Amino acid sequence: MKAIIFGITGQDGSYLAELLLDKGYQVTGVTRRSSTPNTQNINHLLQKIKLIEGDITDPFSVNSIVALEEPDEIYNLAAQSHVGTSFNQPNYTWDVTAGGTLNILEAIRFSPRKDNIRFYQASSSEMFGKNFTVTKGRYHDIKYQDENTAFMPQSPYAIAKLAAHHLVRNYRDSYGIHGNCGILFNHESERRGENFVTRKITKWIGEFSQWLTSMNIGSDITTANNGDTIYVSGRQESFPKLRLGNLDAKRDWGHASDYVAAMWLMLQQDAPDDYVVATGETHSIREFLDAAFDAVGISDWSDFVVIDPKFYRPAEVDYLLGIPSKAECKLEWKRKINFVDLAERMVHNDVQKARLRRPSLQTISQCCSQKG
Ligand code: NDP
Ligand code: GDR
Repeated sequence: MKAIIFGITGQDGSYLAELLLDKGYQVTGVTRRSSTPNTQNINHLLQKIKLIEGDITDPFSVNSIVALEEPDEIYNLAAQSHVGTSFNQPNYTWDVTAGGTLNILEAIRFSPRKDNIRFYQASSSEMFGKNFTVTKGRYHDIKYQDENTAFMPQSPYAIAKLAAHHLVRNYRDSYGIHGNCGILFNHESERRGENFVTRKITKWIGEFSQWLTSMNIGSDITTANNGDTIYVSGRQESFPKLRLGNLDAKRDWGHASDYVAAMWLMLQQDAPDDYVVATGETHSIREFLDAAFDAVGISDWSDFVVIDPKFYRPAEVDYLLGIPSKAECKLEWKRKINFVDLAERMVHNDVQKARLRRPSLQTISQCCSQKG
């Protein structure tokens, strides 16, 4: 079997490539030209996969890759995937996230092998936006999203994803394309991009832990708080606090390695369909902070975090909790990694990375400049 992955350098692309290689696939990954290397997530796979330079916004590039590679399966994971960024770069987000999907669908539609190609589209829980379904529980109402919940997107990113989602449905109905949409809720990992909130938190904790270690201070420090900076009593050195936006939003967070398995399972079904992939649990950013700081023995993080309105979004998605019953029943999909394990894995990975980098005290504040 032969698969093309658009977006192979990203978090999900790297886990999916590993999964497909394990199953004996020939894997071709499409990468954009970049001035500096961006293959850190797939460096360990480079001997086993084929990389082709291409860009999803360029129909000629997409057509020629699909025609040359003759794939059995195509996974479209490519996107401008940062919701916050989409408010500042809406046009670009639209071109990549909606237009790019259209380019792949057109390449499949006009391929002589159209009926032999199965297609996966990375749809998103962001498409639900402000909306949820309410069921009356015995003691209180239960709010959730599933395949029947109406979409009400809240960002240029979510609107572009919804356009792509409908395009896949339309090409399925119009041309019989085996197009499948995975409506995936947030999934994170040790390979998560550094400006998504979970990784931003765990990377900061990794660098902070290394700073404490380099100064021979345990985690039971007493800090003198001075606005944006952490000072340790009686010492000269300081460390910048973690700057975050809205801590009250709730997300349904799973681990990416579990979620790529659902992508593959969708393409193994006779009939194409759309599936919610989620954990069925929701947690606030505050709860993620609790779990992440707990992993390095810090029970109260309030002195270390600053709220910076710069990270607020013009419109927020407040509440996501996905019910994956359809994926569990039809695909026999089940996630393995829970919320606390996810936070612990990410923190331990970032602590280890910071230890290996061992930055000098002077460079720590530079490497901690916080984007996102
Ligand atoms: P990442 O941001 O980590 O990866 C996105 C990938 O798309 C990167 O490989 C990037 O390449 C590539 N890409 C961006 N623009 C282009 C382009 N113009 N042409 C070709 N490739 C391009 O995202 P994730 O791995 O986290 O997510 C995978 C997909 O799933 C995305 O579409 C995302 O929107 C969607 N999604 C993600 C969820 C999550 O929680 N992670 C949940 C639901 C949906 P480069 O390395 O060059 O930037
Ligand atoms: P999200 O993920 O928008 O859900 O999209 P992100 O981690 O960016 O934000 C989650 C929540 O955290 C709040 N937040 C912050 N977010 C960022 N990035 N940086 C901060 O400093 C910060 N402080 C608070 C946000 O406001 C938000 O409420 C992710 C992406 O992977 C999408 O591609 C995917 O489609 C969805 O998940 C499902």
